[in-house]
This record gives sequence, C-alpha cells and structure tokens, in this order.
Amino acid sequence: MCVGDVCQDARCGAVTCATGTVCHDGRCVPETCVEPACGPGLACVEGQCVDPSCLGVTCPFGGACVGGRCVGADAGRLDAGTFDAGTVDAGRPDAGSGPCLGLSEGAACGPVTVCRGQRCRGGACVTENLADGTRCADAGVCQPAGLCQAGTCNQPPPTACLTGDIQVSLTWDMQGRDLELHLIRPGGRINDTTNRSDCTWNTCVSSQPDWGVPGVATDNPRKDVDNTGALGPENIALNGPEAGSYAVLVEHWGGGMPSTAQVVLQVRGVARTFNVSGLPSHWVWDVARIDGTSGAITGVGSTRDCTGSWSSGCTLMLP
Ligand SMILES: [Ca+2]
Ligand SMILES: [Ca+2]
Repeated sequence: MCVGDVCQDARCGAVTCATGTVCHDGRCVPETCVEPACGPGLACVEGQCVDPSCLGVTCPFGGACVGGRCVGADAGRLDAGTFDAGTVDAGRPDAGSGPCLGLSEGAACGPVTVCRGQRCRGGACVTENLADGTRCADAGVCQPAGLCQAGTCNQPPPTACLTGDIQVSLTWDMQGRDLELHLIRPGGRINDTTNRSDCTWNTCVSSQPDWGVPGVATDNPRKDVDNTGALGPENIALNGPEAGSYAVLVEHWGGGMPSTAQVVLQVRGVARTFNVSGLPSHWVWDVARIDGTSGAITGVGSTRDCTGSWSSGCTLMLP
C-alpha cells in the first residue's frame, strides 16, 4: 500500500512499533534483522541472522555450525558431558570473580552470536566475551552445561570452582585444539595410565587416582573436565600434597594450529601465572614444579617435540 509517498507493507499499516523494532509481516521485530536484509540463504530468527540449516544444531565446544554441520571441533574425544550451547547474553554485566552465576535463565541464543561465557581463572569464575560463532557455556565446574532448546538457554544450578591446596588452571586461544593439562605426582611421568601417577583426561576426570594415603580419597587429585575444543579451561585440584616435586605439563593434544596458552597455579593462596606461545600440535610444554612440602613454585618453561613419540598422548618419559 502507499502511505504518503512511501510504499509500505499493507499488513503494517495500522501497526506502531516501539523504538528499536520495525514492522515486518504485520508484527514488530528487532530492527537488527529483517528478511531479506539478512542476505542470501539466511533467515531472521529472534533478531539474529542465522543459517536455517543450523537451527536446532548444537555443536561441541569449540565448534560452530556451518551449513548444518558442526565444524572446528575435535569430535573424536568428546565425552557426553562436554556438549554445550551457543548463547547470547549481550548487556549482562561482568560477573567478575566470585561464585559461578551461569548465564541467565531464558537468555536468547542462536548459532551465530556474540557470546559471553564463564571460565575458571585462578580458581574464580569470570565472564568474558567469546568470538563470534563460538559455542559457549561449555560443561565444566565453572561452566554449567547450557542446553539450547528451541532458541532458549536452560542452565543447570551453578556450582563452585574446584579448590584445593594446589589448584592448576589451563586456558588457551582459538587456534589450539584440545590442549591437555597434566599434574604429575613426585616420581611419576606423563601419561602413566599404569600407575596413574599423572592426573589428566583419562585418569582423573570420571575417577581419581589414589595418591597420598592409600584408601583415603580426600588427598586424591581431581580434574574437572577434558575440554576438547578451543579456549579451555581445564582445572585440577589437590589437597594434602605429599613430600616431593609435582610437575605441571601441558600437551597440545589435537591437530590445532600453534597455540598460545596460560597456566595459573594457586598453591596455598599464592598465585603464579605462566604463558607459552606458538605451541605446535603434539608438543609438550613443561610449565613448572611445585614442592609438596613448602608449596614453592618453580617455573620451567621448556617445550618438547613429541610428534615422533605419540600414541594417544606423548610417550616420552617426561618430566
Ligand atoms: Ca583437553
Ligand atoms: Ca589417597
């Protein structure tokens, strides 16, 4: 229909929309997108231009939906508990450090969003921006597993971060795929699944190795999650360390690009941060030692090429 000198959708003739919305097909929708303004092949859903083939598709952490398929995640090692949802939480203030708050119940979500997610840094939960298209709110102690159902995020009850006399937290960048955190007891070695002297993805998440006093569970290490995509975090905590030197190592487990990573150690209230850049796939970063008696932290900072000694993890006798 013609209103004044302007052609207008006849179904919007009697519709008055609030600021920030426009009339489309007789109803007010966010002006952030109106078909066909979303471009070829995209649909406007709840204010977001999305690929229709990705509606209802939930990708593993680190992956994004393209053309109806999840890409960018190392799907080979995903546990059932590591799936997550794309979420959008624009305008929500930073939670800062403190208890895990989770994303707000009922927050809108979609496959292509500016995401905000919670991650565990130094034993505290923080909220930070994630890159466009990144799946966020991944499963973990500090990231409750949000489920995207019909475009709505549903969060389980928040939980607390792992705590202990020794706390180790690992995060990495978007280039890395499946970095792996290791805490190795005195005299132990990396990927020792026989004696379980290494607390890592296949020894320490679903069950715990019996360190310290045999038969006593309170002095066993715990790992919260094996994050198999980008960013992390992964956290390990241990109470009642024994005498001797504990080793903290990181593997670039998957086939990602050279990655920048950060480890935060908290030992009896003292925090130290260590960084590495350009860690290639199947290389190991030897981060630090922790003295179980004094709690003293000593940085190491070396890297080793394990590409020729790799079978479901580095097989070199490290540290
Ligand atoms: Ca991992
Ligand atoms: Ca024990």
